[in-house]
Amino acid sequence: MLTSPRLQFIMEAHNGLSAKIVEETGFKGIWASGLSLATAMGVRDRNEASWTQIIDILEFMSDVTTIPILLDGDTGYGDFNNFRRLVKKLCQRDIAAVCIEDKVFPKTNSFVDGDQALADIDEFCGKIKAGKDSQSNDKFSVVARIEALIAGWGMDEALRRAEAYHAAGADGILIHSKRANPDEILTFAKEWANRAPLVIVPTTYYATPTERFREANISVIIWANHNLRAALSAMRETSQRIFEEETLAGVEGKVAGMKDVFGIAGNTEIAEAERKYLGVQRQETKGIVLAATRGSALEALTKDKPKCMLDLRGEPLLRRLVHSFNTAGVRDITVVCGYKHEAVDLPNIRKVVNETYATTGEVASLASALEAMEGPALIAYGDILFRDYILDLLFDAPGDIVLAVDAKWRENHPDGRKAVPDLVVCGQPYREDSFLDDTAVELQPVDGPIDPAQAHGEWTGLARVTATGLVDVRREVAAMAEDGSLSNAGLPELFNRLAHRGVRARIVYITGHWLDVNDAFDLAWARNVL
Ligand code: SPV
Ligand code: MG
Repeated sequence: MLTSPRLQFIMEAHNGLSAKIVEETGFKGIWASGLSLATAMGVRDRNEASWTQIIDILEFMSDVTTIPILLDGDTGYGDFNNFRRLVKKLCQRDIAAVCIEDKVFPKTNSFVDGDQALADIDEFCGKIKAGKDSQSNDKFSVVARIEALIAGWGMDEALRRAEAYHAAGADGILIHSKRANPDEILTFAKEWANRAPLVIVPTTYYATPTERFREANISVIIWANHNLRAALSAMRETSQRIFEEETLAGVEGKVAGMKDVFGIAGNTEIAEAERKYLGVQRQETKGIVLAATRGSALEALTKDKPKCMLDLRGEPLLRRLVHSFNTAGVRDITVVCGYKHEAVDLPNIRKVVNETYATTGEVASLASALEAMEGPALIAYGDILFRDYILDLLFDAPGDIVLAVDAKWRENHPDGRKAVPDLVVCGQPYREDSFLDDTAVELQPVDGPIDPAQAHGEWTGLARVTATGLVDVRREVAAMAEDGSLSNAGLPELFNRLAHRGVRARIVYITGHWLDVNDAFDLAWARNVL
């Protein structure tokens, strides 16, 4: 921008927020004003804030923007040695340039009456050289600011200094004036005749048409403090009004909306990043728990409540299940109730009632949950318990429909006592070393009941579906409603029909670490396990 043949403009910012605003407005560069930085910190523009405190703010400004930042580095915060260290730190933080003024540390703002003592020319030239020798980035620029006109030393002194600073290696000359007209700036520019890029700060001679600066071959104009001043007026006005009116009603609509606040802080990006880095959209995954049945084999224990509400060492089974879902990141959980649904009184669940629970099966219950649901979803029977890592396996596995299948199912059924398990036939049997192999194992379609000798495992009642998977499920459920098979069907039948249509569920093999509760033996076992 310094060497561009066209007049350039840079706009003041004093923190991450104002820097972002400058960039989003379309400015191609930022002036990190010493006056604004100090004022925003509530202190004077008099080197009251330490240089490292300034650098900390600059780091935020640099992190949240992509356009170059020119730091108002005051006098360099000390001698040549302090300035070397400043330049090193600025390069590390990706700051494009620094401007130093030929005054004495601690300096005071050029518009404040008081001591505007000028630095010795040779000493200042040494400082410029030291800075240039310390930059680790070839494109880093040092702008030398001349305060001779401010301090009342006159034009000749200003030009003499400009020449010396240019010779010392300055990449640009900032000539400052506190006059209400541009005369001395324009005279300087004429005399200077473009020996090096000229930078100006028309704060007091603001009424001058910009065209005159263009004609005078100025390189960069700094709009030096107007975001700070705008913020000051706006904050005062808002505070005053709320204070007087004792309500927010008068200011709402006049101040930026919360959406705007979240927007400029970049919340949209974080939502995308969460999707990308926090695993498979766990936050968006909804839970569906099928818990409509009584569990009649439990007899008197389920007289007043469904089996999902049976106590397992101080907590209902369903509460443990919901907790596992929550731990996996799934918070929006729909529980399909039926039998004694009023007894299902857990917080943080959405209840749906399958009124026909007594005469229908799992697919009918699932259908009542699907009505107002978009995927992705995690589906579970309401009478199971499992180790939390099994949900992680389901989330980590690719595929639009993923089923957790217990390969060691025979160990769950040692005496043939339990009800017929949900057996499945898969593309490949479980192997002890299958974790070394990422071959996709898929559910195979079958005709009729599965012979235990051919089964590869028992479906646990846990499934994950993506949004696409849910569309397939919904379509199949609709087809089952159409052909009359819906009311008595279990979920394995639904998955089998999908497999027949070519929508083959992905299988995640597990080996135990889960249980279901069908009768009093299961219940005793579950309580022992816990
Ligand atoms: C600043 O913005 O801090 C400046 C410009 O140095 S001025 O306040 O005009 O001196
Ligand atoms: Mg300043």
